[in-house]
Amino acid sequence: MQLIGMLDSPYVRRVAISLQRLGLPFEHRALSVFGSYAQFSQINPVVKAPSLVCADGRVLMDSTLILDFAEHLAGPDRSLMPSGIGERLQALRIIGLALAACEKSVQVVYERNLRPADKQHQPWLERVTEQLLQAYTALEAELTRAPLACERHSIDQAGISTAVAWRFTQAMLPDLVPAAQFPALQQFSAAAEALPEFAAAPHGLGTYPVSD
Ligand SMILES: N[C@@H](CCC(=O)N[C@@H](CS)C(=O)NCC(=O)O)C(=O)O
Repeated sequence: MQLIGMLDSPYVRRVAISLQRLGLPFEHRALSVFGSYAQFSQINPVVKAPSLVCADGRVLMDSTLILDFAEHLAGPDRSLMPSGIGERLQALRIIGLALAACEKSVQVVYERNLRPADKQHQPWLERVTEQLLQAYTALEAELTRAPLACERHSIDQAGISTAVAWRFTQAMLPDLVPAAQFPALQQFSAAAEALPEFAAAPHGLGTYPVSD
């Protein structure tokens, strides 16, 4: 399998870390949806990161759909999702908040970096920023109420998605989401980033090592 996309994308990164936790080997190609558009479009003409080139050549996109496939490939014993209904409901709530935080962060980054300054729409930025802060406020409350597992063999999809979202936002938008106001997230992130699977796929421009 090939994972296509840069590790400065939280979506690519959650897949790279999850594939490791699921025990699924993959080759990572760090192609940019912007800088390598033509090369990327030869693999997936829709140019969405992450894209996953499967063993039979079919290409999946969207991190959640890729992870759905990966979960089934790995089998229930390795699943990163709890099977009990109550725990699963809670995991889905956390993942939803983390993905909303990723989406709102990416929207701000695109507005700031892709639009000319005179075309930026302040009311839109304010709306998205408020949504971003609400997502992290809710996540902080959830983590304070019930800490997420953060050991190498216990961190699950809720933990991975939360840690990846937080690292991305802190790297890109520390001015909008002050770390000091979210101590539980900050502490959880520090512990998660120290795990080998996170260290092997750090946020940024690098490439995950070839695995066998
Ligand atoms: N919901 C998608 C979001 C993926 C996404 O928006 N990725 C960005 C990179 S961070 C992308 O492909 N941007 C290029 C574009 O949308 O044209 C997922 O979970 O994979």
